Amino acid sequence: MKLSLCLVFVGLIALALSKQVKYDNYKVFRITPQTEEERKVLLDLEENNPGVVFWKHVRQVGLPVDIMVPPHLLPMMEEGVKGRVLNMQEMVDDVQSLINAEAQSSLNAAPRLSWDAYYPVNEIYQFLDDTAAAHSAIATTGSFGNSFENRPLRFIRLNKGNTAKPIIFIDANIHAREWITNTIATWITKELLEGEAQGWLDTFNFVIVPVMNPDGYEYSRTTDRMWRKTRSNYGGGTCRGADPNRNFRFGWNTGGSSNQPCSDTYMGVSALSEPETAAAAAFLDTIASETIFYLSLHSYSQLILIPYGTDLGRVPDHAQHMDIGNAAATAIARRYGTRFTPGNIVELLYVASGASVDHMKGIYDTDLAYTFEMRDTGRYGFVLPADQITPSCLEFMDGLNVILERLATKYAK
Ligand code: 0X9
Ligand code: ZN
Repeated sequence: MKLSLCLVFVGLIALALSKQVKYDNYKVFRITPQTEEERKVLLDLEENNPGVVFWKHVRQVGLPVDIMVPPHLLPMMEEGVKGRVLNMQEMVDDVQSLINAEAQSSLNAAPRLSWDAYYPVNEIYQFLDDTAAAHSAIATTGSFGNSFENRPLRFIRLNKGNTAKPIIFIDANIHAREWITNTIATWITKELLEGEAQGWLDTFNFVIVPVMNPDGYEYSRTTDRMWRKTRSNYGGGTCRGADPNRNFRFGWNTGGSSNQPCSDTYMGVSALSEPETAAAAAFLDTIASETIFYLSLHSYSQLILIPYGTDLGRVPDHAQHMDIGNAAATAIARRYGTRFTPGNIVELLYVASGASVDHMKGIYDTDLAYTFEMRDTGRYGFVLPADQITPSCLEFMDGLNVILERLATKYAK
């Protein structure tokens, strides 16, 4: 009996391991198209080779595109692409070795949340509860709904003195594989309650959602490190999930999103089809009139993106966004020299409709709305080593402080 139990146990472990998507010998190439013709080669590659995964999508001529290529398609890259583009360099030699190193570092992690490892969603939620319990006069936690797989969608609200103040709203980990973003969200929470940033609680209230897409995040931890979307299956076919940042209502399905359920930028069957975005939109609706700054945390590329991501282009107060964005970038660079670039989404990246920031700016005219693309610029991409978490948080906080200074001048009573 004991032996058979043991065999079942070993079998379960083997099953769990075998379920994991492996990226052995997958490489990441950076191609910077020099001409419209080269750009077309990349667009064609994206359309006709479902096996290659674009970590960074095709943009304008002169801007880099990062492409993850499985080993069986390496000859195709060599023969079909390399000769047709001038500028192709290898960024990652073996994606799986980055994932292994990351997994190794989490084996040594402290049992409770710290900023030297990436943690499961339950541990992040535990941090919210512990923090709220330790600061019960200021902080409360709650959930604004449930995910497709029934995980709570949790937030922490910071309201000192229980008074109405302008709200700063922060969303993180809308995209599953962008792990660095939840660490920034929890760091901000800690700094506002226990660090040098405490003073901001006299001027602003904060609502922070560290994991907007908990199903996707857990799936990227347990099964496929490169997962981006939710885990729903409304499309009906074999492919799961929609891109939650293509699923918000404002400008939904107006470009830069796909109607194919297997695409990484699948818009979903309808606007707000995903329980995560529907719940977030309903929650935001209740506090949007008080929200003056909406911050959506993503990775990677070190950009400070200004709406709109649609053909509406620049927002009327683009100059204010550039001005504050530049001030934040300067502050961030001061610590370690990390360079962030501000600019309109379409100008710096691509058309992308249905994002949370566009929803806030477009429907509620939120004063300030940024998408921050965190570290790095492609050496590790989404698999940012855990020893970069604390430096990322420290430098980001420098930038956030400058943004809040600017807002305080405007909003302080
Ligand atoms: O494409 C996205 O959703 C974001 N980039 S990412 O590499 N993290 O996927 C940028 C979102 C920009 N915002 C708008 N589309 N409005
Ligand atoms: Zn993202």
